[in-house]
Amino acid sequence: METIEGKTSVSGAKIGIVVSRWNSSITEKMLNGALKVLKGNGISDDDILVVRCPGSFEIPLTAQHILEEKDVDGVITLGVVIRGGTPHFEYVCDAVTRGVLKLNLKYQKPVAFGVLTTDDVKQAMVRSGEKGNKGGEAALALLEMIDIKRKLSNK
Ligand code: DLZ
Repeated sequence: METIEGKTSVSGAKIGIVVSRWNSSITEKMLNGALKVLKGNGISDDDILVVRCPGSFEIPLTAQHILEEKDVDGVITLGVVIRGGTPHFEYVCDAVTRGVLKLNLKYQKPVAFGVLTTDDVKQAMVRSGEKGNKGGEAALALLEMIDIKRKLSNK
């Protein structure tokens, strides 16, 4: 039996990060969480591209531009959609979730989903803090997926 598992120490990986400016006080904390994980796993500053976009709805297209135009192994998407402040919460959540899923399959590269969908700001603050930072968790998932792809294609 052969078993393949991804590790998060991926040498020389190039990473794109899309950060939504909507709820930026929270998305910037998620960005810090993601950068901490990437650097802690040996990814150098030179191999990280950060692109900010207006809101979560714009995340899939921004990630697609990165995948089309830049030599990256994967993309981390970071956004926050808060139910209380968003009348069309379901529409934005649905659009960004489906959009990110499609990119994973279209480009056959991992696009990690770090978009918080919360009931209120308090929940979002908790999920972007030092402990349990969802940006950091998305970064870990991305590195693992890059390693799985490398192992499956023997690179
Ligand atoms: C318009 C809007 C609203 C009401 N709420 C949010 C939100 O909670 N989180 C978020 O990331 N973006 C929000 N947006 C902005 C949309 O994502 C998008 O940027 C605009 O509709 C312009 O296309």
